[in-house]
Amino acid sequence: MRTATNHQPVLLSLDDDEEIGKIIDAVATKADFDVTVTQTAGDFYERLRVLDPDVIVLDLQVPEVDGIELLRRLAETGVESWIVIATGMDRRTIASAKEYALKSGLNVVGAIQKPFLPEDLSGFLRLVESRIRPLDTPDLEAAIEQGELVVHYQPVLRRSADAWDVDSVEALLRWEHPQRGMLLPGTFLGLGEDHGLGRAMTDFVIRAALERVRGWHVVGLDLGLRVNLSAGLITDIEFPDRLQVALMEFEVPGSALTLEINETAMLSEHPKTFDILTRLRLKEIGLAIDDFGIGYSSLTQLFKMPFSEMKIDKSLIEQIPESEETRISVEALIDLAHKLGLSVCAEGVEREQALDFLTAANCDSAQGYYVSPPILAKNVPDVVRGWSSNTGSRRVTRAAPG
Ligand code: G
Ligand code: MN
Repeated sequence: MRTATNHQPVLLSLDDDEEIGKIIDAVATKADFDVTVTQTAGDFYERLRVLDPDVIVLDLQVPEVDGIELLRRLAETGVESWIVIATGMDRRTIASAKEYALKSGLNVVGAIQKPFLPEDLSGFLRLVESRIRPLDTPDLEAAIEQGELVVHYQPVLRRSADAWDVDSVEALLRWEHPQRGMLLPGTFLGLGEDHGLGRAMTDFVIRAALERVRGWHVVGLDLGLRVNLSAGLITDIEFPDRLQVALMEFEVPGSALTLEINETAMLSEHPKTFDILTRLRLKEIGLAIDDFGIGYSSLTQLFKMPFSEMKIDKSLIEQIPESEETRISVEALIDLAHKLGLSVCAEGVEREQALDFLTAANCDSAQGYYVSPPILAKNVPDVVRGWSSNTGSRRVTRAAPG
């Protein structure tokens, strides 16, 4: 199987339809592939030998050759290229051709039915690209420099006596990669943290988000801010002071900020950790234990460390409408947190039913697609206003069952 190349990836396509060839050429060129398009099997085989392509986009219906014969020949030649089957046959025939190709040992990435949308092909090309050339640290450094990192904001509700209102936003980092599209932190955060870039990325998010929040405060939109921090970064003894300087610079009070700490199982019990966390709390900054309820958080940390909020993981909240066991667990977690003096935020609220349940269970904050997905900063004010002007279904008194 083909991996790590440093050259521009090479793509060879075979399709007897000239128009389709043009589309493939345009899509793949935009995705930064070096593209060669062929229309006959003879031409294709010839180019194949010379080019040794990283990707082959293959039509299985070209005049005078049988598609399966084509695949067999590629397998017999020991072709290692990633293969995307793009053909006009019906879905079941495509599926069985794909199965045949995989069984013959070809590296099939996927199959698409013609006519296809450019996005279908570019999706597969991104997949191929991530396999042949994984992102590395210099890519990330360049991205930071070139301003490809952007912060999106997801509104979070807080419950008052009679309504759920948006009272804060969670800052979520995204990488707008020019060829690979929008990348989520999971695909690149590790790169940064292993190479000391974690701190640069965290500082970037904090400063960008504080500036936004200040802007909203100035126009009367009084939103709190939540920023994610990986436990591995709580080793930097100067962090609380750097944060204080940033809060002062952007004139945002510490009480408006909550740091959501994830993978807390990694938090060391070194005195330095307690020193950092306690100093943050003294500045009235909130500390949430993020993704609580899945493998990376532990019960004892809830009371050993100075957390002020438990954030229940979305994998639990998503199941509220279907699973009685989940409802029992979530209720018990909320109860536990309250008894320990923590507030509770539920993430992953996708349906009204879940919000109703959380209202009845006395949950303090809620976040999820039901309210809003993460959005661009410029859209935040409209979404906040839209939510509060449409209070009908959000009134706690109406939403609470019984
Ligand atoms: O726990 P963490 O901070 O990683 O969670 C934030 C992530 O969860 C974001 O990437 C966001 O896109 C995603 N997310 C937010 N709301 C929902 C939701 O309602 N359902 C699902 N599945 N994901 C969500
Ligand atoms: Mn979070």
